[in-house]
Amino acid sequence: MKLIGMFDSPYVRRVAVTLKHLEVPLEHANWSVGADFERIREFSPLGRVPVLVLDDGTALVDSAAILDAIDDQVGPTRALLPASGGSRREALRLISLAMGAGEKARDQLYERMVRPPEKYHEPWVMRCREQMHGALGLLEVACRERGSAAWLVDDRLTQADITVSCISTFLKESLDVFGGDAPYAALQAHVARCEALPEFRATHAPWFAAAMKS
Ligand SMILES: N[C@@H](CCC(=O)N[C@@H](CS)C(=O)NCC(=O)O)C(=O)O
Repeated sequence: MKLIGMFDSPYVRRVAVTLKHLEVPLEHANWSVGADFERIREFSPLGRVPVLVLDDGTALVDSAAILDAIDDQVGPTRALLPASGGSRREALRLISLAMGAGEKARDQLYERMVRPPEKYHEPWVMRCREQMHGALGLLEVACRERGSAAWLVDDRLTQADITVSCISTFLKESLDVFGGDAPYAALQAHVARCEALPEFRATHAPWFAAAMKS
């Protein structure tokens, strides 16, 4: 299977970390939604990444649908989203908070990067920022309550750890959310622990933070 999209996208990255963690062989098409837009649209007219092209040529879009297909392929004992009950509910709660924070960050960045400067609308950016920090605050509580040696759900790494870490790293590198007066100490510690794992290190885009600061 082929994964299309660059690892600076937390949505692409959470799929890549998942595939590497599960040791599913991965062909990576490191294509940009800017420069490679038309090439991406040959596989998905939607023109968004990630796209996962299966061996039969089917192109899956949206990281949630892609992760569901991967979990289904590896089977219930290896699936990274807990199968049922409180663990599944808690994992989905944390994943949804992280994904929501990521979307609110993306809206802030697009306002700055995509819109003409005269159309930049500060009240919208501030609203998105407040919503993003609202979600991060709840993730901080979850990390604090679990303690520094624990995974976010159950006693193993799950999709909650992967998604929370990929999104948090993206927010740190693009919007400096761990700087200033919002340190999120427990969340930062959990993310650092995940980012030290080989599957995270292998998918980190080290140039991204520098590019965002320039
Ligand atoms: N909900 C989608 C979000 C994907 C997404 O927003 N991808 C961005 C890159 S971070 C993209 O492709 N942007 C280009 C565009 O939407 O035109 C997912 O989880 O896969």
